[in-house]
Amino acid sequence: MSKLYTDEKNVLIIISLLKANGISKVIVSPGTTNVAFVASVQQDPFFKLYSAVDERSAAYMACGMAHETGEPVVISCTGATASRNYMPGMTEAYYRKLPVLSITSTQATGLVGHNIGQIIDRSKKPNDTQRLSVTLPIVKDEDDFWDCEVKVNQAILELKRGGGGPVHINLPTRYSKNYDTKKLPTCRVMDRFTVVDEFPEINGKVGIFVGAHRQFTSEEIDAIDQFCAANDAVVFCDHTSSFNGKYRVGYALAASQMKGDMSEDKPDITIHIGEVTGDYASIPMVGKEVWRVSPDGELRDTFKKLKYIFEMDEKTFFERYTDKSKAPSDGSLKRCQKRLEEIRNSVPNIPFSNVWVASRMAHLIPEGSVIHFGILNSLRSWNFFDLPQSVTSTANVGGFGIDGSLSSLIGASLANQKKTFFGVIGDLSFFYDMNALGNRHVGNNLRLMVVNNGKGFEMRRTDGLVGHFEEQADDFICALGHFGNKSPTLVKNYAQDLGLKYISASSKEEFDSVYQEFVVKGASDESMVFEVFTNGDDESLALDMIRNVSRDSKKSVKVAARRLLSDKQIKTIKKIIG
Ligand SMILES: Cc1ncc(C[n+]2csc(CCOP(=O)(O)OP(=O)(O)O)c2C)c(N)n1
Repeated sequence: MSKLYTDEKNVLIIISLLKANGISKVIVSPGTTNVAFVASVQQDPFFKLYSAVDERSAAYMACGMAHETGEPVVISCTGATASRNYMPGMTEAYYRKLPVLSITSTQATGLVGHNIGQIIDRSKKPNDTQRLSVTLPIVKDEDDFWDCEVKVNQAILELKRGGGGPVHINLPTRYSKNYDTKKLPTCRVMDRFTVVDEFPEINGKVGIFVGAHRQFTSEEIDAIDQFCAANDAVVFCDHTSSFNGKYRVGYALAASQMKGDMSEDKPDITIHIGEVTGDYASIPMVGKEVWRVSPDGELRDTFKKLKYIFEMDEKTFFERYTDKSKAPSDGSLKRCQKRLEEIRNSVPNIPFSNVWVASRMAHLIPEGSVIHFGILNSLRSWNFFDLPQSVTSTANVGGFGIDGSLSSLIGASLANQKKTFFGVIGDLSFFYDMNALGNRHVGNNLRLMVVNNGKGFEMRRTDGLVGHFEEQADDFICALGHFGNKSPTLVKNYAQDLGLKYISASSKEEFDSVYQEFVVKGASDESMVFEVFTNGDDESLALDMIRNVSRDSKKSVKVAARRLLSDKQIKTIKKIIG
């Protein structure tokens, strides 16, 4: 029976993407670990194969062929010392920017170091033999497929990036003997554009998603607003996005609704700028395909939908896609704003919690000040509500540590003594980093809110990954009861001994009687700590209630409550909503 393609998926992905990119020339050296690849390409008439026993010679032949044709050339070899012999030719290719793609096959890389025949360690290669080296997984599930697909795209695109050069793929095999695959998988083909390239057309509804971003310049904001006006787009933002242009939409409240259908607001194409996002809720608002814009030009497939990467600054990109002759349009903006307003107007009376505090205070943060949020609950709670336009905000979502929120806030406050710097962090974040408050440089422009629920609520929330443990999560997963177990005096004494003003609240009434002092505009004589004592059950309930706002909020909350809450919590919810 004639042999078709192998059933080894990593090989099928390579072949599918080589074909999609028009790469057909392959120089093959003999061996066993590369059989799945070689046997598959030799039966596909798209490929033009050449044989070379000596791998050193194969790599140099590829140099000659690539130079002559200007096209990428693939070389394939097996284990033992075969791949070592690619080094001289790959070095030649590196210094002459020749697009040679070496695919070195191997048994599973976990076998390295166990004295198993022909297994060598290729994890490190001389820098000047490749622009990029990737090791593909053996594809066993969807996650491996995605990983493999992205890595092969990276490798192929790197062949021509920055003037081009050689690239290495390490390809593990499981020695499958099945060659019955008739059809190659359809793989996502990614492409990279630089300023000199012709850009693809935008076909469909477009929107922008901003991850954590440095502060925008006014020219950048203007370019984005004009792009939105010309393309009827909105900018999905959170409090780490730093974008405060006209088309900003803080969408977390709508996106978090467990029952809402937000598909009308969802674009087909999402332009992705910025870095890691802390707004997990809005991720489902990313459209069918993602075009990322970043000067680093890297394939960052945050949403697993990446199609294009534009290696350039954002202003250049948005200006290129702004047809100024088009009548400005803000239909999408108005629709999103209306939806948010409807939800906001239906928010029920939620219990005393971080979310409640945010609902009371977000709009009161004084104009022109700065606010930082702790990971993760504080950021999420405050993302439900808009800040005044001139307030800038951020959080440590680069690494998502609870270890430095206070230090980062203090660092920022030192950089500009004339502004007021607010912080909202949980008790674990505070106690972790509390020594920073004693730093002798701390001035009088700091207003720190510590929401003390006595534990790491993040791991206890009922809609989270570990909430199902309920009370069993408290002791070790949520670290309940440390640091004085919500002591009414510990933070107070520490703050006061450092010469800071201290206020606190344990209920809505107490909060209402003291909070004005915290948000008073302008300089104070001293920095301030505002400790807000909440409890975990109320935090949970507040979050569940805010995620179940709808026209028929009573019904939604009851349905969600049945699914998510304990009997005790359901009793409390009934008391609140009647
Ligand atoms: C250095 C570090 N350790 C552990 C974590 C995991 N983690 C994420 S959120 C969280 C709980 C934070 O508790 P807290 O600051 O009290 O805020 P809350 O969730 O209670 O509002 C933890 C431990 C982390 N992000 N960083």
